[in-house]
Amino acid sequence: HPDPAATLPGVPVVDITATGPGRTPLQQVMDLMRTHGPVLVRRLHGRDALFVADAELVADLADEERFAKHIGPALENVRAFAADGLFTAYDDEPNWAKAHDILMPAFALGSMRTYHPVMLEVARRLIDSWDRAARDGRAVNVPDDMTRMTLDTIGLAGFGYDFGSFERDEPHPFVESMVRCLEWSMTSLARVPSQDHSAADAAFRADAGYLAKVVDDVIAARTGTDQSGAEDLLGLMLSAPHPADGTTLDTANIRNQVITFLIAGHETTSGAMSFALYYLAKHPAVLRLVQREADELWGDTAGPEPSYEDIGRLTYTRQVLNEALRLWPTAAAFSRHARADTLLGGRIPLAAGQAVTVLTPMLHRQPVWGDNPELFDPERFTAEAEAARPVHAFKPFGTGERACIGRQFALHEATMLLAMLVHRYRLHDHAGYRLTVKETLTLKPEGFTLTLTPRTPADRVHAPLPGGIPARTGEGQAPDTL
Ligand code: FDE
Repeated sequence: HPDPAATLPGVPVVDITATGPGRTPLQQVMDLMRTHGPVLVRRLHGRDALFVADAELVADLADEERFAKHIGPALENVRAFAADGLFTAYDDEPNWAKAHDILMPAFALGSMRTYHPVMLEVARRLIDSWDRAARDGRAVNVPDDMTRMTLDTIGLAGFGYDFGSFERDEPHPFVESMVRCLEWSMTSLARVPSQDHSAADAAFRADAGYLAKVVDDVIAARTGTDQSGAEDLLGLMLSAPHPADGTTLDTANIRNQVITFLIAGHETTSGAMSFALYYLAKHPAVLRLVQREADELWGDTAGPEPSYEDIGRLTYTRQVLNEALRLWPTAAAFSRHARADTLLGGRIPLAAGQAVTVLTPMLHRQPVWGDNPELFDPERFTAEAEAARPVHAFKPFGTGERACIGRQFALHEATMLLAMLVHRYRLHDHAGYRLTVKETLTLKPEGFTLTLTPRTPADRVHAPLPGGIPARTGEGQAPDTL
């Protein structure tokens, strides 16, 4: 591709070669945008990358006729272990459309009814473990426990495989390997061309090999049983024929999809719940409202039995989650490329194939969000406020046909768990936690711990919320609004 800097009038070029991108490259670009504005070229060792966060430019990039998902250098590295899985497939790779068509029904809002009991079962594992911590006066490590919960959930709901994460003191070795693979994908981007990286690459190959082995075990545990036609993700992949040509996914692709879902389905969701709990611990008035919403549904029952329908009624809890995803969208960037030569936003010339990366956390801090975008305020996500905002101002799940297929899955899981936790515990920010955002391609609040005490009936409020709690249908959330 041509050097974008040479062809992009008015776009600042910031050369970071002297410092490198460091361990927090996304937050570095956030800082660069605070200085240079929401459109810039970052130059590293002569390699240029165009980043945007301007709301109008992002809206333009959402035009599917002119732009498509781009597999940038970071995802290109993830392809080394997820290959043509949904997340990392090239837009024109036949297995993308095939797997997408086969798996879409499994992620429709209605399918959450199927996963609900499993999500509840895993939520109870987390609660058992937090009850023990509360009894012993021990702090819980929030991101670690959220990751246990989301890994067990996607494993069981997607593939009928139990990672048993709450029976382990350390994260499941699959998680450790996966995190190292993601870190390798990220740190490889910062490599100084002349240095020797063979040790890091060998360690990466060992980790990638281990991921593949675990996944082969997951698949083997299923095939040859009478469960191979089960209606979960793995069942669909093993048996569902493509609507158009009647063929099923091939074995290598199924392995890539399982790795993809295990990665995509748990790091991002656990980060989102961790940030939400962080903001709740820091905003007692908001916490009070979330607790009220849960209390209204579940009263004083210490061990409520949340129904599938209950989750749609937790509208304020959803607002809190959305607001956490606004400030820290855990999949913080996505890339697009021009299908043909075009002018981005009518002013920035792009050649066919040229890539643009949307930096979502900065999109979510643009002027359309008002004067104080750093302020945590779930009122930004009332139905009225959402309707008044341009549709493309909020993109935590990406855009268009390559937007997150797991969105309803993640939101159902996270909304239910948050409500159950605030219904059951008082959250104590015992360490006066100061936010440090760790990057492993995804984002999470590093070292965030809480102590807990069980809530008593006296802690619960019974007064109905103004206007009651209307059921949320999910219609306004159709993927085509992404
Ligand atoms: C996807 C996704 C996205 C897009 C990217 C690009 O464009 O590049 C985003 C942004 C996301 N995603 C985000 C998110 C967040 C959260 C929390 C989540 N996510 C979750 C989840 C879960 C699951 C299971 C998932 N997720 C999955 C997924 C997949 C498979 C994908 C791919 C799709 C296609 O087709 O391409 C995604 N995700 Fe997500």
